[in-house]
Amino acid sequence: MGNIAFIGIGSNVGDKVKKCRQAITKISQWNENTLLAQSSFYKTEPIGYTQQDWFINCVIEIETSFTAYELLHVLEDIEISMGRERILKWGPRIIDLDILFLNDEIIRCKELTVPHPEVQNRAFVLVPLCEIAGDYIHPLLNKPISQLMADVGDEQGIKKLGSSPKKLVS
Ligand code: A4P
Ligand code: MG
Repeated sequence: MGNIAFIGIGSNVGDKVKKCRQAITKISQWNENTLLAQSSFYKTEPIGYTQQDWFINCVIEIETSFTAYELLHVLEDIEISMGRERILKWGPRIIDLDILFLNDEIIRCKELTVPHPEVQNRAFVLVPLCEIAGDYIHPLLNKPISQLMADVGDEQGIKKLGSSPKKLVS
């Protein structure tokens, strides 16, 4: 045990909330992972490639004994098991699992960039992240998530679905 990871979850094909819930269940099924917190689900407008359906996004916090690369491969296996196909960069996807942060590590390799390079530009990441980790300091930008969220403003369309944030382990 020991590593704290934040994972961004997104889906814009099929029953999107169900796909996000399934991914969270699959991540939690590994003995190496403990789910610590889960944000609300948000309905969000597509960013990047805009000719596609809206997304459901959420963020979870886990404690994990996996290394960064082990976690990346576990997430990729979950994406594949759920039917994810890579057709178009930033295009439609049944499920997308991104490592947003791992402790305050900085990793820049071909296969893996942590912190995720787009975190500070995306309300669909910052708003759910702020629910569960508003005080977390971005290790490269040295600003709290709450500040990055304020900086990005409210122009990107995002809307919270029913439930409120859950702190699962205190
Ligand atoms: N990779 C590098 N760093 C990471 C990381 N921190 N976490 C590599 C996960 N993967 C990482 O990813 C391609 C490769 O990135 C992986 O093989 C891994 O080795 P991918 O998910 O297969 O490709 P992609 O998703 O098409 O590209 P990318 O750059 O990952 O896109 P994003 O950043 O995931 O953005 N709009 C809304 N509203 N909501 C969304 O969720 N998502 C995207 C995709 C675009 N627009 C969106 C949303
Ligand atoms: Mg991705």
